[in-house]
Amino acid sequence: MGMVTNLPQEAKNKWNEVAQTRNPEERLRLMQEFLSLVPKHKGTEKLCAHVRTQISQLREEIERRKQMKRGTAPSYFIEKQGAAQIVILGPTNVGRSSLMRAVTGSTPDVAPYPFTTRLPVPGMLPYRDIQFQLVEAPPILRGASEGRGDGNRILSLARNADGLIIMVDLTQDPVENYLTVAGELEKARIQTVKPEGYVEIRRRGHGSEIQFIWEGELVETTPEEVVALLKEYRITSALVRIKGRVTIDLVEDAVFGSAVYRPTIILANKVDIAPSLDGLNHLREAARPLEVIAISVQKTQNLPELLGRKLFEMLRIIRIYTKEPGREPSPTPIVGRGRMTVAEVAKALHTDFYKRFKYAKLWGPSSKFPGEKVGLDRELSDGDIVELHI
Ligand SMILES: Nc1nc2c(ncn2[C@@H]2O[C@H](COP(=O)(O)OP(=O)(O)OP(=O)(O)O)[C@@H](O)[C@H]2O)c(=O)[nH]1
Ligand SMILES: [Mg+2]
Repeated sequence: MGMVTNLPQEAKNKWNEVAQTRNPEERLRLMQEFLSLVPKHKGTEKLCAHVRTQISQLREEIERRKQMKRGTAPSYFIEKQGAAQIVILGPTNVGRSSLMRAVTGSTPDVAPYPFTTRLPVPGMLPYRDIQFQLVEAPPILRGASEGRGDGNRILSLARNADGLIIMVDLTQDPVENYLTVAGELEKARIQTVKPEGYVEIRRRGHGSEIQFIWEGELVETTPEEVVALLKEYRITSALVRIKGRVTIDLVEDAVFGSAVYRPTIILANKVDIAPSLDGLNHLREAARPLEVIAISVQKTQNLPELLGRKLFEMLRIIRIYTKEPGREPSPTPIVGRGRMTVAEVAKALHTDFYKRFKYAKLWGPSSKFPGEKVGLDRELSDGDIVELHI
């Protein structure tokens, strides 16, 4: 958020009470009290929006618990399958269901009128020996992060995913489509651009010190300043994980809950009937650095291949084919994202392969020669073939 400016001490104390309260009704009351203690100006806008999001989530959680007891809550939860779960977000009628039909085996209803899809719909997109699980979310409205139109459940679905597709309609102000979705994601603290730094504050009930876990560095601040800031929020005992490049603002953000990063691409649909390409150009500007891909679900050739390739790149997928001595490699790879070592492959196969590991033999792009002997910490590339010996 990059936000909080000089909150009064009362407000900081109140947030400490919030953080230490588990009971949802009590927590709700304290959050409302906290809001009333925050002076309203530009510098506190985002904080207030974020707390209002948390309030609406809590309200819903309380409501849902009641429904669960009565057994009347329909489930939004979709169990993950395949290499990654990608949630398709967008305003109504942009063509999300049409896309599901075009690239997965699932057949949600498509209709010219809005609000056809009411519950999440999953489907699998096969691509080069793996499968992506796509999930069509119900349409998202402005105000979703404050609970409008099932917004909290849609945003939880997005938070739980491995990546996102934001779909917009080139015939209906695509920039405004995009900004609506992006704004709601931001308020729900789901980031679509990889942040430079990340902070996690895990409060502890005992002991009396701040312990840092260093996976990065502080920028224009010192550990002493961080400790002093946390003290203002009555946080005297916590584990503080510092990843990447972290400013004091980012630390203050994290007091109010950790943000998540979900890699995202934008599909600009209905290019076949777009009145001009102006909308597309403006969208590219507004969404930078996110990639915008112009498509027509009805006319674009090889859409499954195109989308598969874009998701594959976005998630930095690594496929590792394992084999047994004297046999052909398994046709279904083990899938990693970003980075993968022999150790991770061994663990994924069976803990025994990891515990009793002796060595591995390696073929493929990252081997120096076919059948190279390697250890657990060897880093692998997409398409490698690994034979584990125990
Ligand atoms: N011309 C054209 N029409 C499209 C395209 N994609 C979708 N449509 C039409 O747009 C309308 C809405 O499509 P859906 O796939 O139902 O859209 P949705 O985003 O799932 O809509 P809701 O679930 O109702 O929010 C339908 O009439 C589709 O036929 C496209 O690429 N070109
Ligand atoms: Mg739909």
